[in-house]
Amino acid sequence: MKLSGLIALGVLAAQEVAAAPAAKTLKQGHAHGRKAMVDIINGKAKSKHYANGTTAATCSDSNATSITAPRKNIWASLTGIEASSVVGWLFDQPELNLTAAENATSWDNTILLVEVMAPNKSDALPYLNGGCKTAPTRYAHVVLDNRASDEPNFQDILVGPLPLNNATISWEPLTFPYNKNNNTGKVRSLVADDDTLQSDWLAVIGASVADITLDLWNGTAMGLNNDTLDIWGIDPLWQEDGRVIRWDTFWNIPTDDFDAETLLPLGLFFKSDVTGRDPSQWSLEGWLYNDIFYNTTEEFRAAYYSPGFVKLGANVEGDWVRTDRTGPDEKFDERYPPTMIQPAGARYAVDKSENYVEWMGFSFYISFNRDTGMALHDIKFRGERVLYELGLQEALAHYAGNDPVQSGTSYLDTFYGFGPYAFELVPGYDCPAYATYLNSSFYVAETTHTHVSSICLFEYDADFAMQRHSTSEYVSVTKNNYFVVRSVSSVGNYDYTFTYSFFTDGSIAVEVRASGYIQSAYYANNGDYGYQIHDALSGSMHDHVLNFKADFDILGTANTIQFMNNVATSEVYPWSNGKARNTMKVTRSVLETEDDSRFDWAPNMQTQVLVVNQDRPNKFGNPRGYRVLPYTGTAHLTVQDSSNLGNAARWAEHDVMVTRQKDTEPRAVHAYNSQDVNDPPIDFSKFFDGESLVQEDLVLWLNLGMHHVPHTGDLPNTVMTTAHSGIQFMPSNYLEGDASRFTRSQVRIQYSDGVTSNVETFGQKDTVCELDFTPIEPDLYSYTGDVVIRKFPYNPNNPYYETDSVV
Ligand SMILES: *[C@@H]1O[C@H](CO)[C@@H](O)[C@H](O)[C@H]1NC(C)=O
Ligand SMILES: *[C@@H]1O[C@H](CO)[C@@H](O)[C@H](O)[C@H]1NC(C)=O
Ligand SMILES: *[C@@H]1O[C@H](CO)[C@@H](O)[C@H](O)[C@H]1NC(C)=O
Ligand SMILES: *[C@@H]1O[C@H](CO)[C@@H](O)[C@H](O)[C@H]1NC(C)=O
Ligand SMILES: *[C@@H]1O[C@H](CO)[C@@H](O)[C@H](O)[C@H]1NC(C)=O
Ligand SMILES: *[C@@H]1O[C@H](CO)[C@@H](O)[C@H](O)[C@H]1NC(C)=O
Ligand SMILES: *[C@@H]1O[C@H](CO)[C@@H](O)[C@H](O)[C@H]1NC(C)=O
Ligand SMILES: *[C@@H]1O[C@H](CO)[C@@H](O)[C@H](O)[C@H]1NC(C)=O
Ligand SMILES: *[C@@H]1O[C@H](CO)[C@@H](O)[C@H](O)[C@H]1NC(C)=O
Ligand SMILES: *[C@@H]1O[C@H](CO)[C@@H](O)[C@H](O)[C@H]1NC(C)=O
Ligand SMILES: *[C@@H]1O[C@H](CO)[C@@H](O)[C@H](O)[C@H]1NC(C)=O
Ligand SMILES: [Cu+2]
Repeated sequence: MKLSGLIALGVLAAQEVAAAPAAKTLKQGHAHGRKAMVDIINGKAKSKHYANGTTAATCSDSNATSITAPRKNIWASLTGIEASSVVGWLFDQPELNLTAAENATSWDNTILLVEVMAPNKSDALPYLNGGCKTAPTRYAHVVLDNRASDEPNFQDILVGPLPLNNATISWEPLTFPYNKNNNTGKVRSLVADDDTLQSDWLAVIGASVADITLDLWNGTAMGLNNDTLDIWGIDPLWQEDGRVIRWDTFWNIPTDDFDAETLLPLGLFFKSDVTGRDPSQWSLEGWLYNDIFYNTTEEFRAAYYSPGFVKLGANVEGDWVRTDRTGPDEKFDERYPPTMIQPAGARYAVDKSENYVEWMGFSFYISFNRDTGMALHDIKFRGERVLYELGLQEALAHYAGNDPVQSGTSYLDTFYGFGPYAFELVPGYDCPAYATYLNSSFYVAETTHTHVSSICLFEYDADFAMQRHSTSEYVSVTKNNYFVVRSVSSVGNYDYTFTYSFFTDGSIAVEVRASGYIQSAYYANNGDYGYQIHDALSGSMHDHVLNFKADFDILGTANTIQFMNNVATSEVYPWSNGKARNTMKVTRSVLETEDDSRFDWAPNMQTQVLVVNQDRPNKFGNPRGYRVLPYTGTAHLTVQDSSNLGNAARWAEHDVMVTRQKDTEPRAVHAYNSQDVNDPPIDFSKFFDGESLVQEDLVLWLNLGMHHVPHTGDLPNTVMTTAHSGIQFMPSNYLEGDASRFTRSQVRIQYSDGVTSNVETFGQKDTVCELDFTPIEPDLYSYTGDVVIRKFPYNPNNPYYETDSVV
C-alpha cells in the first residue's frame, strides 16, 4: 500500500484552529504560528507554494541533528579495514592451519567470527572519565571453527593490537572471560559434522522408513529435492555419561512462502547416538510413536503393519498457518489509522559515525555484536553516568512435553546469534517512518554483511500524560514524551523486539516482545504440557528467559544494593491508648555478599531493590540511587536443575542476580555453552564466591521472560501485545525533585466560572502545518535485505545483496 502525493492534512489543522478558540480564550499572542506550514518529507525541509504565488514559512527538517560525540565509541564495531587486515594476517599464521570458508570441508579449520573485543572496564573508565586522553587499545576477538582433527572445537583468540602492524601484532588464546575447568579458550564442537548428519544419517533413516512416511503422510524425508518432509530435533544435544544423544522428529514442509514448519510436527520420533566424528560408529537407538517406544526399526515396522496399530492424524498447512489478512471486514478498517508525526523536526542529536545519541539530558553509545546484537554503553543522565553497560546476554526458550523432542529442547539463542538476524526494520510498522535508522554489520565467512536500517531511534508521545493535576481553578498536565532505541532479531521461528526507552523523569525501561511462529508439539498424549490448538497440534509449553546485564555506576562505581521492605506490623503508639494497631512500616537492609545475591522479586512486590551510593546521600541523608523493578511481568525458569542445560544457563534460575564487577566476568554466558553443558565455557554460578557487595562496583543480571503456554490465539503467530516482558530503572532520592519538570511539553490552564483566563505553555512552539503523508507511508519497495562486502580479498567497491536464510 503506497499512499502518494500531498494529503492536505490542513483539514486537521483547520479543525484545530477552529476548535481552539471556542474551547478557551487564548492568551494574547498565542494563536500565532497556526498558519505556518511544515512539510516533513524524509528530513527535507520544504516550503509550500500556493497557486496565488505566496510561500508559507520554511519547515523543519525531521533528521536528527548531527553532533560530534564527546569521546570515541570504544565499543564500535571493527572497521572494514581493521577486520580484513586481521583476516589476512590470520591466514598467514601457519600454526592456525586455516582454510578459506568458500573452500572448506567439514575437516578444515575456518574463521567463524572476527569482531571487536570490548575493552576492559578498568581501561575504559580512565578514558571515559577524562583522566586518560587516549582510548583503550583495540583488539579483535576471533572465533575459530577448528574441524581439522578428531576433536573439533571452537577456539576464542585475541588478535592485536590494532590497527595492524606486522611488527607488533600477535594472537593469544582468549581465556580470561571464561571459567571452564582447565580453561584453554576452547570448547568442543558438537556440530562439526552437521552436513554429514543431514546427508548420511537423518536422510538415510528417513529413507529407511519411506514406506511408513508415505503411508502416514504421503511424503518422504530422504534428502531429495522432492521431499515434502523435514527431520530435525533437540537443541542442545543430550550430553550424558560421555555420550552425545539426539532425538529427532518429522515435520511437514510448507509448500508456500509462509514459514510455518514449526506448526507442522508429525509425531514420529527417533533416537540416535552420534558420539564422535565417525558416522559408522553412530547408532539408531529406537523409535517413539503414540507414546510407545520401539528398540529398532524392524520392531517399529513390524508393529506398524500389524493389525490394530493406531495411526494418528497429521498437521497440514492451510490458511490457519498463513499470516495474511483473513476474517471479517470491520467497519472503517480500510481507512489509514492514526499516525505519529514529528512536525517540528527531531528533538535529539546523533553522531552516526560513533553511534552516539543525546536526548533531553540522556546520552549513550550504541554497540552491536554477533552474539547479542545491540547494547548501550555509558548511559548518562544530566551529565552523570547511571549505567556503564546495558545489554542482552542470552535468551533461553526451554520447552517441555511428553515427547523427547519437546522435552529435550532448550534453545540458547546466542548460539545462533542475535546480530546476524537483526534484519532491516520496516518503517511505519516496526518504528515510526520519521525515526533515525542505523545500520548494523557482522562477519560471515570472510565477508562483512550489513543490515541497513536495523536499529531505530525515535521520540514518541505516550498516550497518557506524565503528570497532571486538576483543581477548581486550574489544570496542570505534562506530556509523556519518551525516546526509544529498538532492534528486532528474527532467530529462527521467533521474532524478538528489543526496546530501550528513556523518559523525562530520568527513568529507563528495557522491554522485549515476541512474535513469529511458535514451535509447537504433536498433540498425542501431551495434555499435561499445553493446550490442543489445532487438528493434531499442541501449543508446547515453554519458558522464555532473557538475561540482561545492567552495570550500574551511581555517582561513581562504589555502589550498594539496598532493600526497602514494606512489612505488616502491630504497633502500640503513645496515642493509641495502649492498644496495638495493625498497620505496616518499612524496614531497610543491605545486600552484604555474593552468598545472598541471587533472589526473586518479593511476593506482592513488597521489597524495593535499590542501587544506591551510600557515600552520596541527598540533603536528607538518604542515599541517592536508582530503583530496579519489573515494568511488565518478568519470569525466571520454572524447571529446576534442567536435565537439558546442566550448568549452561545457571543465570536463568532467579529474577535478580548481583555480582561484583570484574574484567574477567564481562558476560554471563558464552555463545557455545550448549556444546558442553556440564562444563560450559562460562558457568554463571561460578561468579558467586562470597565477595562483599557493599560500596563495590556492582553488576545486576536481570531476567525478563514469559511462561508461554500457547493457545489458539498464538496461531498463526504469537502477538506482541501480550508476549511482553520488561524491567524499569527509576531514580530514587536521586535528584531533588521530579526531573521531568524541566519540560516545556506541559500546560497550565487557569479558569474560573467556565471562563479560561490564562493558558501557560512555557515557551514551546505549537507549530501547525500541512503534512506530506509520504514519510508516514514510506516507499516500502526500497526495502533491501543484506548488503555484503567481500573482506578477503577486501573489496569495498563491490557490495552485493544477499539475505541470509533464517532457519
Ligand atoms: C536527512 O536524511 C535524509 C536521509 O538520510 C538525507 O537524504 C537528507 O539529505 C538529510 N537532510 C539533511 C538536511 O541533512
Ligand atoms: C494564498 O493562499 C493561502 C492558502 O490558501 C492563504 O493562506 C494565503 O492567505 C493566500 N495569500 C494571499 C496573499 O492571498
Ligand atoms: C578456493 O580455492 C580455489 C581453487 O583452489 C582458489 O582459486 C581460490 O583462491 C580459493 N579461495 C580462497 C578465498 O582462498
Ligand atoms: C591442517 O588442516 C588440514 C585440513 O585442512 C589437515 O589435513 C591437516 O592435518 C592439518 N594439519 C595439522 C598440522 O593439524
Ligand atoms: C583485561 O583484563 C584481563 C583480566 O584482568 C587481563 O587478563 C587482560 O590482559 C586485560 N586486557 C587488556 C587489553 O589489558
Ligand atoms: C604485513 O605483512 C604482509 C605479509 O608479509 C604484507 O602483505 C603486508 O603488506 C604487511 N602489512 C603492513 C601494514 O606492513
Ligand atoms: C584438568 O586437566 C587435568 C589433566 O588433563 C585433569 O587431571 C583434571 O581432572 C582436570 N581438571 C578439571 C577440573 O577438569
Ligand atoms: C501425494 O503427494 C504427491 C506428490 O507430492 C501428490 O502429487 C499427490 O497428490 C499426493 N496425494 C495425496 C493423496 O495427497
Ligand atoms: C522424488 O524423486 C525421486 C528421485 O528423483 C523419484 O524416484 C521419486 O519418484 C520422486 N517422488 C515423487 C513423489 O515424485
Ligand atoms: C528393548 O531394549 C531394552 C533395553 O535394552 C530391553 O530391556 C527390552 O527388552 C527391549 N525390548 C524389546 C522388545 O526387545
Ligand atoms: C547504511 O548502509 C547503506 C548501504 O551501504 C549506506 O548507504 C548508508 O549510508 C548507511 N547508513 C549509515 C547511517 O551509516
Ligand atoms: Cu513463546
